[in-house]
Amino acid sequence: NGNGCAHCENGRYPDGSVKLRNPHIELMDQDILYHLALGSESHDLVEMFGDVKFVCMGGTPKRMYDFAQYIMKEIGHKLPTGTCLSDISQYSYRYSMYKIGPVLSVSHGMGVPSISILLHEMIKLMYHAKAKDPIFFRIGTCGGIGVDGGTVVISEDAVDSLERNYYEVPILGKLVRRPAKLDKRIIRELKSLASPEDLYETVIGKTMCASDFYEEQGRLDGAFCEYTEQDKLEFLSKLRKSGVVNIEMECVPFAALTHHAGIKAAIVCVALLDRLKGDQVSTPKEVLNEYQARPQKLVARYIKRYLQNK
Ligand code: R2B
Ligand code: URA
Repeated sequence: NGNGCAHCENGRYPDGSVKLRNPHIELMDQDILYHLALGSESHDLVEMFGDVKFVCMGGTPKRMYDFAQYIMKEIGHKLPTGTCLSDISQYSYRYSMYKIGPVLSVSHGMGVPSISILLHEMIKLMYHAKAKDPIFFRIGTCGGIGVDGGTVVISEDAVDSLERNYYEVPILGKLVRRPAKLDKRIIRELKSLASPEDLYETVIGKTMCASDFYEEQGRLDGAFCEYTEQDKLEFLSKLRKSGVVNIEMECVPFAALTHHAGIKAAIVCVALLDRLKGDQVSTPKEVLNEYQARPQKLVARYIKRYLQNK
């Protein structure tokens, strides 16, 4: 199965729980998930998170709070009387996390290091909790290439800005490559859930991951710019020819680390603008807010269908 474990399927135990590819963790007295403000001894992680089926991540605490409220309504989940939705990771002052029945809604911050730290801790959290077959979603924003602002993009592949489809991490001073792979079946299922009544397009395409918002994404509006508009357009056109339809800042580690853990994952982003037409995000706030709800709607349809068929 490529994960070096004879007893588990796709890196998971036969019962679907996440197998950790780190022999040290089970030998430790306790595991502190520092950036989540949780620990395997200080909290009963099985009791708190054992029923989790979906881990939904997005950049900002506010968006993930909104998603938590929205999914609560969609799946008809009721909080115990007298309680309100609270941020489980409040005291980390790093990420925010909300739990709505089988759904976790977590913020990941911006960029590769931020999401990579969160993924290590979320994968360990799923392991400690003995959650069965959890699916990870990233619901985010991006810049489109040749697609209108407001278009929803489901990522079929994740590449970096050198068009390499793996996550390269220096470990003990040596570069290690981990393939960035997303679940093909979930991609198809998500696409099938786009409705002809949606007032926007939902497309499947390759996503480029940059470690910078400005120069690495070929913007002309950073603090520095040492290329011409024509150079920028050539760069974006070359990407587009190789199938890239959107640019964001987390897809490669998200795809690679979930795949390495044997966890199924998918990425749904809304394009805030078409980068062939501009660089500045100048769309009014209300319009942006409506755009940001679009990936949430698609993922909510997926979750609802899953829970109905259970
Ligand atoms: C999309 O939006 C953020 C940058 O504005 C970044 O986190 C991303 O991937
Ligand atoms: N996020 C990005 O990383 N790039 C964009 O152009 C928009 C959102």
